[in-house]
Amino acid sequence: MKKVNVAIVGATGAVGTKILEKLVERNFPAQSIKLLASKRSAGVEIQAGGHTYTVEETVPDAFDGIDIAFFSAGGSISKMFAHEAVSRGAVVIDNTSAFRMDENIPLIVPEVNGQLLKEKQGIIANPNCSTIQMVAALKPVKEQFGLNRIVVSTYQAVSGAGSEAIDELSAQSMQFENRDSIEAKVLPSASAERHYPIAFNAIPQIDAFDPSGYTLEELKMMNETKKIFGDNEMSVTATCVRLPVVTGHSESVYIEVDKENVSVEEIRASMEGITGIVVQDDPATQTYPMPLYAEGRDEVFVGRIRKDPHSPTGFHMWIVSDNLLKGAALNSVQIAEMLIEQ
Ligand code: NAP
Ligand code: 3JM
Repeated sequence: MKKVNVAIVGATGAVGTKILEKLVERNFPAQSIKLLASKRSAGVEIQAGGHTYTVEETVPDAFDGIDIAFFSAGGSISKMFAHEAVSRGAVVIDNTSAFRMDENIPLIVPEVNGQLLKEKQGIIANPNCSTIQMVAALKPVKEQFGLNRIVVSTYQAVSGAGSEAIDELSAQSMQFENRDSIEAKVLPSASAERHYPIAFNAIPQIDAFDPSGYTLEELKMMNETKKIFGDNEMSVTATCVRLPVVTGHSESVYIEVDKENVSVEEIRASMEGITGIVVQDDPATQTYPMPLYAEGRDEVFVGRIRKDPHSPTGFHMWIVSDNLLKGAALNSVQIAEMLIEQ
């Protein structure tokens, strides 16, 4: 297999660290791996797979000779450097929301719409973490029974907001324990005017508010899901909530399928045995997915599948996955693997 030169922009962050781990774990055919971050981290050493890598500052010249560049340093950095990397010959796999809704840029979850990658060059967008796990789980349901409506509420982990948010939850937990005053500076989002404690709390705001009353995270889920499923008519609506969980996003998902008289057993069977999905669904043994047990795992876990007694086509389910893995780093590396195969 052809070996490629790789760069990771945002390599010191929560997502970038996992991208490097996944490249090593999956024996990705890398000729070289360059770790890039801000000037602040230049010179920092990171160990992985028996190698010591030295972080470099993200500057245009850093992309010379790079075949695949993973970006996870925020939308503004992607906007600043992604086209630059492409002009120097790299394919960019972008983890931010910067280009996801651009109609010329494919938004990819390999097992759902990987066919769109064919001969694709330039920028490829990796969807939002909450979108990825939901569409991955619902793909087989859509394929077998049709899907026209999704109403989702999320229960999202702090690691989705970066390493500063993980540190904030940990610091606030200690402050609470010590009966000190709780300091909130990061969540719901660093740029927000007001900050609220996340420890022992639930914050119904992820990212900024849109004039419609939805948050940007909710709009990402709604728009990205339609784009990935290639169905603009699908009705998708979301409520996104941050919880004091370190890693693993959970989602309560209500769906309406096209076909009538589908049973819970048929919905369950459509997902069972699909690579990347694990059905954990047995009330008799209290078996259902939970974020604590999804952390570090590559799969999307599905349980609590049950019928809406008031709708002939409605079902509820509970979908959980590691937001830094399938939700970000793993999906990006799978996109890169698919590109190389092609
Ligand atoms: P994080 O832990 O806060 O890490 C941010 C990374 O960006 C760090 O490596 C940081 O480097 C780097 N960075 C900051 N300013 C930079 C600059 N001026 N030039 C170059 N690098 C810079 O955040 P994270 O959770 O890893 O998330 C990073 C981004 O990935 C997010 O902003 C988001 O757009 C995207 N993301 C996507 C998903 C998804 O759903 N697919 C999930 C989470 C995040 P320093 O160490 O030098 O500051
Ligand atoms: C997840 O640009 C930024 O400040 C990053 C905001 C952000 C995003 C985003 O919009 O790219 C933080 C966490 C995401 C995401 O995956 O959508």
